[in-house]
Amino acid sequence: MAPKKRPAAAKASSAKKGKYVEEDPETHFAVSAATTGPMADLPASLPKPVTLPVKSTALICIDFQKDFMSEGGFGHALGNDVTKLSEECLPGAQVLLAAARAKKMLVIHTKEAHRDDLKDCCDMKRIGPRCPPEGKRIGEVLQEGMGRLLIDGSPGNEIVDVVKPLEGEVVLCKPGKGAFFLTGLNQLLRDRGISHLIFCGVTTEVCVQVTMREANDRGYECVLVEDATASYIPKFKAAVVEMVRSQGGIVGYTIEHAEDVATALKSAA
Ligand code: C5J
Repeated sequence: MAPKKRPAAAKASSAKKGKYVEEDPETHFAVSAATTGPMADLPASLPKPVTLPVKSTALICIDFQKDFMSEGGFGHALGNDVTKLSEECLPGAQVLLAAARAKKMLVIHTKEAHRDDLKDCCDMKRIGPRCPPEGKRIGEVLQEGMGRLLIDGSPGNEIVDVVKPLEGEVVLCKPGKGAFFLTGLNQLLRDRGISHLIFCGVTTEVCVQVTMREANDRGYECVLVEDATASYIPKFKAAVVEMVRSQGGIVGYTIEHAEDVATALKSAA
């Protein structure tokens, strides 16, 4: 079948002429960092030490869902061994959550979650040639008790108990890998005066990395906490950690231990 033609209107005429498409790019950028209030120094971060202004720093917990961490979920449907993720990253994530909550910082939890009518799930993601076979696709049930794969409201789509959101914390459903796509996250962060983001979650090279890169383009300073993130494929996690902090920290900072972040937040003055 011949590929469908894109409607002519989809081509931005200004882009065709090589002009800037966005009139006010700065309306998308992170707000300036807080210059007052407690400051948390992370001497162990790479490629260099970073200071987190606590008032304008948020913790973002990416997709700690049964769909990625438990058997019978979407990660399992994709053919991954899901049994090792939890022990690798949940203890670190718990440490970060406790420290952020103690400092009354903004905590954001994301869930990769589609509407039950699947209107926010494109065909490419659900039934395209690289998708799992029938019975293992988004919206289908792989295992009793988990409900429909990657659908908001299904038991398997919930965040795992040990890092579950507290009342009042932001829980953001995202239909994409990046948390900025179709979610309003950028506006939320701007409204809440956030300039710095501490990252934990799964999987390192997919939703965590994509979201960090989206945040970096928007001007947020990002810190990835190594023992609070995990991948099904260890060499991919190692590569992301290297990539993030390479070239002078092209995507942001990394730090090995959640405990070091917690200590810095606790002693921030
Ligand atoms: C994936 C994610 N792996 N949370 N999602 O598709 O990383």
